[in-house]
Amino acid sequence: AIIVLAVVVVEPVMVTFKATFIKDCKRIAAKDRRNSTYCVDVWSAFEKAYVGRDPCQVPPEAYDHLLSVAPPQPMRNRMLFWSGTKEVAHQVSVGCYQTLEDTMLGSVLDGKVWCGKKGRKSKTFTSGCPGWTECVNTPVRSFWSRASAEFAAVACGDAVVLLNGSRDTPFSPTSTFAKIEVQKFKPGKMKSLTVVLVTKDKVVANCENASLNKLKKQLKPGIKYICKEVTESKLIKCKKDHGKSCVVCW
Ligand code: ZNA
Repeated sequence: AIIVLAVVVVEPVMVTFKATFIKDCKRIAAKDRRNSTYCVDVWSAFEKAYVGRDPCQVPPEAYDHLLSVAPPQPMRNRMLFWSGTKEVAHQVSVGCYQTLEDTMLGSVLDGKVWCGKKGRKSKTFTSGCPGWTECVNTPVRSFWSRASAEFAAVACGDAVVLLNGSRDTPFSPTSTFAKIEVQKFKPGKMKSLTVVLVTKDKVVANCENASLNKLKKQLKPGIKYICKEVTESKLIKCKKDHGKSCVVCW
């Protein structure tokens, strides 16, 4: 009875995750004119990072090979980072800016949960995986760390980051943006970083915020720092009025 249950419960979940991954990959790969085995190769590089491993012991480096098979394709002057502003960032990016979630791997994996289990070769699980804070080196968290590092390292031209001005500390030292992305920005590739401080109903922080001063100081010489304050409603209205055209709304 246990074996029957395992086949019935585990198999469909695994097939669905893999099939969805490859289908979503193919939709994007078609636009990039990739060869026919590309998405199957990407899947194989992806699962090698975590299958058969303890789901609390998958470090970011486990995804090195995946990122070399499917590196992010940077769009000059169109790169958008975010921290504490996921929803508005993706409302604003549509048709113009490129977030990590607009890259092939980012879009395929955004919102997903996956892991392996120790000793279970070639199985992907989508339930019973450790939560974000249960351990540091989860397959999901490590993927986003590694992918963020790569995305930031290739960022070029004038880049933008949407930070949350309704928080005391818009540039949070514990965020992926602070811990990984800012460290990886390359002067010579990246010309400037514009902080767009987005506030909801409550304006808590402005461009003079102490955490933003720290951000400015952490940027390597050669990367210009700019800061703009804008309300979320103004940003969303501007986006609605101009659609997919790349009008600057800050
Ligand atoms: N798409 C993602 O799930 C994701 C993307 C997760 C982590 C990082 N990223 C990159 S880094 C993204 O493209 C941005 O450029 C950067 C944002 O990361 P951040 O600075 O750490 O910002 P954040 O808003 O604090 O967290 C980002 C996302 O991580 C959240 O939207 C959640 O999906 C996830 N997350 C963070 N902390 C927790 C969490 N999920 C569950 N529990 C948490 N404690």
